[in-house]
Amino acid sequence: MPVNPPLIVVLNGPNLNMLGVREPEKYGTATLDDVEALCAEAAEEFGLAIDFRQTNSEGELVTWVQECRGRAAGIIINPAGYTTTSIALLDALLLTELPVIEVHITNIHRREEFRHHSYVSKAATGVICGLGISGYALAMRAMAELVGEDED
Ligand code: DHK
Repeated sequence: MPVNPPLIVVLNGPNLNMLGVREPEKYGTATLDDVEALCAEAAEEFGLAIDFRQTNSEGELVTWVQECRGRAAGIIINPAGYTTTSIALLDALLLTELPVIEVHITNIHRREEFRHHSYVSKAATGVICGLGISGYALAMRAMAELVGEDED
């Protein structure tokens, strides 16, 4: 276990606080607390520290992304509804100059056409979608490789 584990900030956008009750046939029955526990478990396995957050506000999300610059080693983000609309979020991710992994619980490409285009993907090192909340743990594994904490 490294003395100072690299910090991975895990950000969740609007309506993800409603996981568990929100359209469970699409998003599953796990809650956001379950997602946080999954991320914490994966982070421990890969020698990473996490800061896990959710907001319904675009401005707050942009501010949190900006604050990652110089503070975090990488960002895992489910931008939810801001995926398809937010150039401000894209610009914030680009200015961090950090590895970014974009996660979607559902396969956005099998859903309505308006969900297919992601501004965030233009700043993403990689994208995981359609694998349910396991996508977050897979993102943590990939992030460990990206920040060089995978060897054990
Ligand atoms: C979550 C949302 O809230 C939607 O706006 C996206 C994404 C899909 C998800 O699959 O996690 O379109």
